[in-house]
Amino acid sequence: MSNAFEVNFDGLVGPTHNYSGLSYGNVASTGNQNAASNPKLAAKQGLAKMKALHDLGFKQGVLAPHERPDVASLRLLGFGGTDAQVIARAAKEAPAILAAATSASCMWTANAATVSPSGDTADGRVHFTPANLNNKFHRSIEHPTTRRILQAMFADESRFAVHPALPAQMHFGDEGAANHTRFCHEYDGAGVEFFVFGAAAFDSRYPKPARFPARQTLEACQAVARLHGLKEEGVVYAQQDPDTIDAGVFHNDVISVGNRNVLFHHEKSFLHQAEVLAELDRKLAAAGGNFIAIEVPEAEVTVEEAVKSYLFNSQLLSKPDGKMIIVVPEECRNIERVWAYLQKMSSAGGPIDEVRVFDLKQSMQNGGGPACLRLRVALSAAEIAAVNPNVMMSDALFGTLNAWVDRHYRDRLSPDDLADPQLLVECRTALDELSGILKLGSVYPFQLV
Ligand code: SUG
Repeated sequence: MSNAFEVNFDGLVGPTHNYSGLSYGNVASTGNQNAASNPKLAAKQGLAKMKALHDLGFKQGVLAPHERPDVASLRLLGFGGTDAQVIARAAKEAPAILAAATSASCMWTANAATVSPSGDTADGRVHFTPANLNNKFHRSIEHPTTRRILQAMFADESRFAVHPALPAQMHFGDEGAANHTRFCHEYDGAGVEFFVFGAAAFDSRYPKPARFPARQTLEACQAVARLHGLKEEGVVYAQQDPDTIDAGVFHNDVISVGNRNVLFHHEKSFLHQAEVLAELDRKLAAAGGNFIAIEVPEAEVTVEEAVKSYLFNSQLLSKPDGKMIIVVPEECRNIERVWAYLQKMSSAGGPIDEVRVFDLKQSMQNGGGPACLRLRVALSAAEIAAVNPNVMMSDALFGTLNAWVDRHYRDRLSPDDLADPQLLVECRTALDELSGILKLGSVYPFQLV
């Protein structure tokens, strides 16, 4: 066994978590528009997952939330005056834009960046490209802060490279690790990086979904692979089946999940699926790994059931005995056929032999399951030692963050509350304290008055 790990950095849910129906194509988001949210409970559900995985012996870190509402974005759109006046004008003239600027969507850190471990890159550093999240306004404003936070966590430039996001344009629409999986034998050895796109921007031969947007382009995947210095024999590109995007699979991590040498996926995940699996098998074998594909047939779990349950928005975590735990949301237990499938799979003698269930309902109602909430970074022991230690989960940090949530978060936010200028003051006060706890330096541009 090598001395390397996959570290999961979960997004700490921010104080403005709410349901604004901002993500056309994400059926949970649009379906729960205008429901009241509970930011305090959302943050605590997320922290409980982090702590439980930490207690099981997995390496777990935290990614900090962003300042919201994003007054700077509102000013760029012509709302002027004091911060309170900016919010009041936006609330009156363009409440939907205020809602977008107030979203806590950076909590879904699978969309924060694409990460290539040092075993795959030409210069032997761990590379990060923050995702431009160009398809939705509320998400497109995340990447500058995400980059500063990543730089504050992975500051050692001899080991880590944090690139700027790709050009913010639909041709290079990039959703980060939600559409990227890395297969390997050992986390610090050479691997195969699997990029999944929804459409090609410059090549009309590729099909497109008819109803919902394809958020990720082939050209964005290729640009990230170039920036990270990946070798052709260590990369596989696949197109997501456009019909599944139209059925609500807005990211690949809603229809497949991988870890080490295992891909757990639905029968209808990719176009030309047999060829894609064969290429993964061949390339992983060349990198010293034995590829195992667990394919769930439509006859056992439909795409619709996968979208409702988030079966594939799960985490696969390697245990010391080589077997894997699958971390699923409570919703999987509520759909009989999905739960039956999980029971069957985990007792069949395959690589996944344990199921753990978490209540993440606050996030799930916006279409964010266990896998959305985490950014995976495979690191050697020496690289882990170079990470800002204050962001790593511990019993003490768990206690500190829970108390911090108790001090600063509301337990109810309705659509009308987003017009309250006090929300910005509360968010800034909380983040000012948090950046001290996590020792993030000056990642937030605001000044407390
Ligand atoms: O981008 N939802 C997020 C969910 C992201 C899930 N991430 C992954 N699958 N990795 C999105 O659609 C909804 C916000 C609202 O409607 O208020 C939202 O942004």
